[in-house]
Amino acid sequence: MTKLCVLGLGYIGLPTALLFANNGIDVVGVDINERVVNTLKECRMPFEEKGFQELLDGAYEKKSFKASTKIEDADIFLVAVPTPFDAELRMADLKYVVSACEMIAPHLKKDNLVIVESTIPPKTCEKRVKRILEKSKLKASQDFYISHCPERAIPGNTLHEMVNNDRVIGGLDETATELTRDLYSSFVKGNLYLTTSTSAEMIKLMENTYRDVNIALANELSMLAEEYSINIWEAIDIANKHPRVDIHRPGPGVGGHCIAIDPWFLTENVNDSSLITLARNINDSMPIHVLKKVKELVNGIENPVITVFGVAYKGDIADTRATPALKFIKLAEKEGYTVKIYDPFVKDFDYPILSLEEAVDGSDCIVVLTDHSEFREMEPDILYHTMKNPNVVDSKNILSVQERSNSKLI
Ligand code: SAJ
Repeated sequence: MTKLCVLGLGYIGLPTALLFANNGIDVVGVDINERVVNTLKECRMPFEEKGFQELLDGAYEKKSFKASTKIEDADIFLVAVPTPFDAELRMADLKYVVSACEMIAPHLKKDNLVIVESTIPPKTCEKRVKRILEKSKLKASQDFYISHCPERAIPGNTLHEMVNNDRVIGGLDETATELTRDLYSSFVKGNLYLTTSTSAEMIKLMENTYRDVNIALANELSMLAEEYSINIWEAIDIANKHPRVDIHRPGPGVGGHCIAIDPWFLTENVNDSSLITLARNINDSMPIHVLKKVKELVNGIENPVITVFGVAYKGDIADTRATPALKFIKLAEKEGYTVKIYDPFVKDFDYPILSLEEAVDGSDCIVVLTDHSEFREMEPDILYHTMKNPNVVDSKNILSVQERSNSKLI
């Protein structure tokens, strides 16, 4: 049985490890975080999403998975650690990828394969990863193999997408590519597209950059629509009836650990990237724009109390990583507003999360920042009867109650 050692048991590494463990691979999942490892040893998931717990139960039943804080010898090593964004330098911080590779090097044996799933800037496998692993005295593409197989699953629907999405696989050489394809064939039902490692690195970043630039366009169009007193949501829906138009949705900015940072990984090595940089700046400035809408509505109200609906970075999940809500809340506080927060999914946040009743009671303005489905169903009377002033800024166009209030779309 092939033995796989997965380094990094986060949102991507853990479900990936468990999918392999459920599909004929003997897996050791390694994480430096003892709490994560201990939780897994108790047969519990450190975070939840549809199907995760069943996958863990299945892996334990098959006796094909164990969690550990220590790396072990294996046939294949898979790196799925985070690549944080160094905001000051505007580039990828590769410290976790580097330390994972340094951990692997002493365990590397002839014919081993090392796969990097973490999102990395172009040429990272070819230059950085190779150099660190060759400290083992083995030669890449001769004694052992390196490839990049970027994850593409969307948080909230991770398992379905991990199994069904197409994958991109890029080896430093053909053997690396083929070995990686054979491994992922164990559970991936989508197509496996084979290319080089640098191309795979670039493809992953291109996908998220495409989305970021398109969201920036939607955001800019929404600001132009205001000038012309046009309902941007209706305008986008109609424009998208054109067979070659797919305008994205405007909003309070771009959150999450991927789309808001990956474009910087693409541009870190080049001078000439004005469009991508501009798009990032537009999206980062959207909380300021939402605040401007709030200011217009609460103008003249003394000590306004505003209620934020949704601090998750997107709808129907509990994830608040890089949420634009945080910048909005800080800006609103700076403005002197009292901010109350309601989010039906999020439990841990930098600010207290209140019940719906507490959050709305005495409020001068509801500001929707996340498109949780629950907001769509909200009854106008429940929302408005305890508010002091029934103002709404709906940056996600999700409340069905706007017409009853003094409301603004984004
Ligand atoms: N957003 C908008 N308007 C839109 C679409 C999204 O404002 O039209 C905002 C969302 O509200 C959210 C942010 O963008 O704040 C990102 O959300 P998302 O759903 O677009 O993407 P992520 O970050 O959850 O996941 C993305 C996915 N990439 C693509 O769709 C190209 C996913 O497939 C990747 O695996 C993931 O990044 C990743 O890990 O890189």
